[in-house]
Parts: sequence; C-alpha cells; structure tokens
Amino acid sequence: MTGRNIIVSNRVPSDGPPSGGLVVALHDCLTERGGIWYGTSGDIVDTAGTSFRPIAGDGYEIRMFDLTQTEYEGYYLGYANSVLWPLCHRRADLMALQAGDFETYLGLNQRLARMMAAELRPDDQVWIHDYHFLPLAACLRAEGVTATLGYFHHIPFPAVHDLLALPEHDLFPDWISSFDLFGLQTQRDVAAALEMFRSTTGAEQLRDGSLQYHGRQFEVRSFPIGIDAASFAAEAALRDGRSLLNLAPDERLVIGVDRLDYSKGLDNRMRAFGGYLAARSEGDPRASLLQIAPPTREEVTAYQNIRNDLERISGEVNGLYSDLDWTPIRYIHRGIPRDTLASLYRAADVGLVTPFCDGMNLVAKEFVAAQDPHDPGVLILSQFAGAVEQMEAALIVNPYDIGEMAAALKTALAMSLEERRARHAKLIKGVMHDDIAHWTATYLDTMTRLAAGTQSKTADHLADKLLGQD
Ligand code: GDG
Repeated sequence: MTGRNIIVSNRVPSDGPPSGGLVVALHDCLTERGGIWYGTSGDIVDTAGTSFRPIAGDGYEIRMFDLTQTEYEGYYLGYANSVLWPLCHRRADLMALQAGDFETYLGLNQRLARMMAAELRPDDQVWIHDYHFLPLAACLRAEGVTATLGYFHHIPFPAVHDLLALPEHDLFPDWISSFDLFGLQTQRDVAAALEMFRSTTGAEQLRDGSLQYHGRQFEVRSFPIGIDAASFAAEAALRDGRSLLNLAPDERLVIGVDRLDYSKGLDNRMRAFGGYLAARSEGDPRASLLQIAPPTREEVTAYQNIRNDLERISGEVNGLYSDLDWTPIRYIHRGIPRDTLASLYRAADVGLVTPFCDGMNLVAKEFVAAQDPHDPGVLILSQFAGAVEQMEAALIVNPYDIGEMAAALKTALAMSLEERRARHAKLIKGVMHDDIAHWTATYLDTMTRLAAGTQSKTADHLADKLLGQD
C-alpha cells in the first residue's frame, strides 16, 4: 500500500480540461490514482497567502496559490526564466542577474514548503516538476517533511563549467540531495549531474549506484519523456493538412514548431533554409518552410530580441527568394490548435528540429508519430536535442553549422521512399514504446520502490565510471 500521489508544477491545470501531452499524462495519472496537484493559479494578488485555494480536479484535488507581483517578477520571470533557463541551456551570457531575484525565488519555495508541510503525510509520494522548484525539497526537509520527494528536470542539466556562472551554484548539491529521486531526461544530463557531485566535497557514490551527500542517500537517473503517441497518430490522420495550406501541387513542405525561444535554434534554421534555397538547382522542386512559433515569456528581454531577429531573417530570406506566387517562409507567431498541428506534421515532407540545446524536444516525437508509415516525411534533428539519444535514425545535424543543415534539407527532400520508410520504422518503434504512459509509470514505480526503502540493485555503470569507481 503506497501513500497519496502528489504533483507540484508551476501551473495547475485550472482552465478546464487539460491539453498538451505532459499535463494530460499527469492529469490521467492523478485521475486514476487520486491525489493532489499543487501549483500557481496564474492570478496575481497584493499579499502573499498562507494557505491554498482548493478546486476539484477530475478525481483528484487541485490546490492553487497566487503569486504577488514581486514573486511573479523575481521568482518566475526573474530567477527561473532569466537565470536558470539560460544557465541550463548553455547561455550563461544571457543570465539577467538582478539583486533580490534569488531571495524572491527561494522565498517563494519556502512559502510553498510551509504551506505544503501542513498537509503532507510521511507516506506521501511527491513528484515535483522543473527548475521553478529546485530548492523545494530542501525547504520541505527544513519544515520536517519526511515524505518521499521526487523531482523531474525537464530541461538540460548544466555542465559544471557553466554552473560556476551562477552565484548560488554551491547550493545545488544540497538542493538536489534533498530529493529522494532526481530525474533527468538523458544519460548526458545524468553524466553532467554526476560530474557536479564528483567535484563536490562530501559526495560519494554507493555500490548500488545511488549517491550520498551529507548523510542523505538519493538517486539520480534518466527518464526520457515521451508523448501520447497513439492518440497523436490517430489525430494526425483525421484531416488532410496539405489542404489547409494552398500549396502548389509539386511544392514540398518543411515544418518547424517551437515556442519562440532562443534555445530552439530558429535563427540558424531560417538561415539554413535560405542556404538550401540559394543552392537549389534549376528543376529542383520548390519547398516552403512553415514555421509555427507561438510567443512565450514576452516580458523577458532576450525573448523580445530573438523575436526581432526572426522577423528580420525571415524577411531577408523571403525578400531574396519570393516569387509572385510563392513565399518560401511562412512564419506564424501564434499558437494553433493541436489537431491542426498534428495534420500539418503529417502533411510535411521534412520535420526540422534544430535546437541549440533542449532537454528532450517533444516536437521531434510528435512529427514521427504523425507520419503516414507508407509515405513518411524525414526528421532532421539537432545533435543537441535530448531526443537524439533515442532517435538515431533521424538525419542528425549540428545546429551551429548552417551549411550542414542546408545540405541535410537537400538530402531529406531527395530521399528515396525505401530509405524514408526504413528510418521511420525505426523511429516510430521507439516513439510508440517509450510513450508518456511509459514515462509516468517508470518514474512512479521508481518512487514507490524508493518509498518502500528498497535500493536499486542495478549498478549504474555510467555513474561508476564517471565517479572513478569502475
Ligand atoms: C520543455 C523542455 C522537453 C508548440 N507550438 C504549438 C504547440 N506546441 C507544443 C508542441 C510540443 C510542446 O508545445 C513543446 O514541447 P518541447 O518539448 O518541444 O519544448 P518545451 O516547451 O521547451 O518543453 C523540452 C519538454 O519540456 C517536456 O519535458 O521536451 O526539452 O524544454 O508538444 O507540440 N501546441 C499547439 N499549438 C502550437 O502552436 N497546440
């Protein structure tokens, strides 16, 4: 018999039925097992509260809390999205370190911990999501909470060298070791986290692969996130996406879908598409790039800058190559409905997923799930997307090498049906098997095992090697 399942994420699904793979998966998991979901409401209030606002979820409870304007600016826009996000995406140069933001971020985590501690029971299993709550376990432990605490880091774990740019970097080992399970997307991330502990006095790796730091034993493991692949594939097949686009009969379609974020490599992607058009020979089919890039974190300066860059680059490429009846880049700066997105992926000949740095990248998996297996499109995937560890059958590119990406576009658009099918068959197998349900079940099973006090007997060879105990 295990305790209650509890989820903490920055936002609770309070606006009606949840949409989007992750929220749906967590919602389904709580609906099935019962439990509580804690997170912010999205409302801003004058005074910080001391208790939650409960609303009924579907078979579980939602407990929301509101942020003050100071918390919204210092915790959310500031330390989480203008410091930790760029740091974890190898852009320490974009960190906006502002006096007071760290204290606000920590203070919010302490306030949440106080409010949760009043409600948690020792046998609860708490699953905390993402960099907004890195100190939450340490804050909960300080309040005397002994429940099993798990965390999942959706974004990359920073390399030790980058981490040093964070003034509070020496707090990371304590924050992380306060969880019982620290989940990461990839083996690459696990290696980076272990490297940090290797360079930390007082950390050691135990024989069973777990870590110990200042008397606390915990596990650092990868759980590559997936998508609801079967339902996404079914949704994609419902409608002819090509008919939405007014394409010429022989026109080929390349698709990109990303929140408008500087980590997603959109600038170099558009340049590479321009490079492909420049090198196009007479008689090559015409190809258009459909780039869907809904706005995100618009109050943060770095996001305003990347938006301006993209408007300039897409304008330049279109100015150079457009014809009376053709605009090569269709750049849509707003979100579109999920079912439309699914059918557009299916209509595309190429999925262009070229982040400079990405925890996993669900778009790569959605593109593959949406394809017609008899006539599939080709996935071009950055070597720096976490998804690359599971998707070796994609055309792998270096997003810093614009010429290489332009050449990959040419290769993809000319690829034989036989090769497209063979690559897709390999990719879809993994996407279907390692789906979101598999991810949730694997993580929660691991937490249950830890809660029961059993230790993993599986040696983590990678970890042993990295810590020099092989
Ligand atoms: C973080 C990590 C990790 C995008 N535009 C529209 C739309 N989307 C959907 C996509 C996809 C999701 O948003 C984006 O997911 P990603 O994984 O690509 O990237 P992040 O948002 O940065 O997510 C990432 C993820 O967490 C999960 O752990 O993979 O590495 O950075 O599902 O389809 N959806 C709709 N309209 C749009 O215009 N409906």
